Amino acid sequence: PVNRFKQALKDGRMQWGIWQTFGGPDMAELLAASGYDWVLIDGEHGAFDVGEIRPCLQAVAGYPDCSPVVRLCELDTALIKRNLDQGAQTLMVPMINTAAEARAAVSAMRFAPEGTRGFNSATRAGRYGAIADYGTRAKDELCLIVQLESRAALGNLEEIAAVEGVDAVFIGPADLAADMGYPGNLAAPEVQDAVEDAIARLKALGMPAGIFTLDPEMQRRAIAAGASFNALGLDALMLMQAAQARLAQFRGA
Ligand code: 3PY
Repeated sequence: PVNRFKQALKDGRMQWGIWQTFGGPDMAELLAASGYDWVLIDGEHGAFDVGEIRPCLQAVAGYPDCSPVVRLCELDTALIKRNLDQGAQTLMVPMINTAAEARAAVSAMRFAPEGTRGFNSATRAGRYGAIADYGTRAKDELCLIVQLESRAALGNLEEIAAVEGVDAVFIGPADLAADMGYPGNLAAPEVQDAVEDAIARLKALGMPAGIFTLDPEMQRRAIAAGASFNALGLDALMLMQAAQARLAQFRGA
């Protein structure tokens, strides 16, 4: 199947995203139905193993205007293989610091002779064998987003972005802030400047750039600098904030 998200990134069409960290396929469906362009199924900080990501992918598949993106726990070739086989087309790999790490991710997503992904087309990815030419089509349907979230990564940004097979770059401001000595403080001017600079450099390279931040100033500056796939919220936080606000309206009133 065509990867509409990959195409939208290529075309530079703004894609608004939302983070799923718990709740299984029901939460995935709810978020997909809410109008966002992509749902990030978070295998890094969320409580999802591969077998739990699969039904989330199936739930989002009912909403063709919304694309699932699976974030892995880390750069791990086994996790890449397993998630791709379950039908994840777009992977976000956190904590990429060097071009060599980016190349390892690309290799793990490609069948031989180009890469090292083990071949089996009778998976959900190959529609259980119904896609006869999955072996040759897979490369075009898959989309790799690498996450840069340290000073070292930003120092290597141009080299990482030049790796053939990297489709987009996502800045992780929370980890970057921690790496810069400001854990939990995305408002630090040095962090804000570093994020804006990274996005502007990616834009200059023609590389789609994205970000997840709840900091309104950072989000505004990222958009102005050219970020084109931005996540705006996270399930647990949204639910907590709504629950607390509702209670506050009545308790003690
Ligand atoms: C980060 O901010 O570090 C993330 O990984 C998500 O945005």
